[in-house]
Amino acid sequence: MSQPLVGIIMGSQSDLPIMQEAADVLTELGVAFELTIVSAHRTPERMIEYAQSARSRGIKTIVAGAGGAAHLPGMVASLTTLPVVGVPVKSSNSIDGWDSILSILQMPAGIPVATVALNGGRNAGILAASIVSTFDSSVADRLTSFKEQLKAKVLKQVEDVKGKYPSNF
Ligand code: RP5
Repeated sequence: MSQPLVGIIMGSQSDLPIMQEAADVLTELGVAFELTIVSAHRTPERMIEYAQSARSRGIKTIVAGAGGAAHLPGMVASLTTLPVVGVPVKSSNSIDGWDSILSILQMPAGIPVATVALNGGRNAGILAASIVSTFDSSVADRLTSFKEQLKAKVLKQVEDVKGKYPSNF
C-alpha cells in the first residue's frame, strides 16, 4: 500500500456517509489516503496525537469533518502546520447544519480552516487532491482530465436542450 498523503478524520462513525465521498473521489483521482475516527471532545488526547504526528507520518493535508458544535477541524488546525480542509456535517445533533458550518468556517484570524459546503465531502476530497497536485504532477494530470469530464458533461447538456428551447448562444 502506498504512503497515505491525505488524512481523513471525523468526529463519529455517523459522519462516515459524508466523509466517504472524500475517500471515493481521492480513490478516483489516485491519491492515497488514510481514514479514521477522531473525536475532539470524546477522545481529545487522540486528536492531539493525530494532529501532532500527521506531518512526520507523511500526511500532506488533513480533511476533517464533524457535526453540531464542530471543533475538530479548528482544533486540529491549531495543532499542525498542515493545511486543514473542514467539512461541516449536518448530523443528528445538528440544529439545521448552521451550527456546524459556523463552528468550522468562522475561525478567528491565525488558524484557518479551508471550509467546504455543508456535507461537502466530495469537494473536500477534490481540494485535498489539488493540494497534493502542487507537488505531484500525476495527480495534477488526473485533476485536469477530471475537469475535462465535468466540462464535457455540461457541453452534452447544451446539445440536449438545443432545439428544444430558444437560445442565441
Ligand atoms: C459530532 O457529533 C460528530 O462529528 C457527529 O457529527 C455528531 C454526532 O455524533 P454521534 O452522536 O453520531 O456519535 O461530534
